[in-house]
Amino acid sequence: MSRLLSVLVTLSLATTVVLAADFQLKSLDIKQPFARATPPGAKTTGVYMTIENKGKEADRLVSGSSPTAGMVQIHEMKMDGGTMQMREIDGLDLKPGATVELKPGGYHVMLMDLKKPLKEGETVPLTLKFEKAGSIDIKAAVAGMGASRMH
Ligand SMILES: [Cu+2]
Repeated sequence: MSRLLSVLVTLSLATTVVLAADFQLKSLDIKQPFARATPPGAKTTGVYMTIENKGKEADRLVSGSSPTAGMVQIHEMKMDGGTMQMREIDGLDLKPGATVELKPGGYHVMLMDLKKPLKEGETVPLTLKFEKAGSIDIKAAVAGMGASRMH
């Protein structure tokens, strides 16, 4: 005798999976941008990504803006006298053929004066402006609070 097994197929819609996307602006590849989720009341968070300049000319990330943040700055983190210091830089050089990683503990785009908390699974709109390539609107996936990478 064969038994008929009843297979219940459940399509789970309860789990929202946001995959960080890749973006391209001319010869710049902007890969896997993600932001860290914020605890209630927090007004700042970092956005991280990898930028590859596939072109033959140097370019430079000069500024950012977001409707979700009152101010966006480009930051660098460095050890200074035994403590990690974060400071604003006026741009991030993208040499031809080079890949620059914005990551926790290093360069990042800082969203400041956040208008609402960022929750894991959402995306946050961000405009990046480059000296030569111009501007691009991207969406950064919001990862967990302590996330050091998207996947
Ligand atoms: Cu910062």
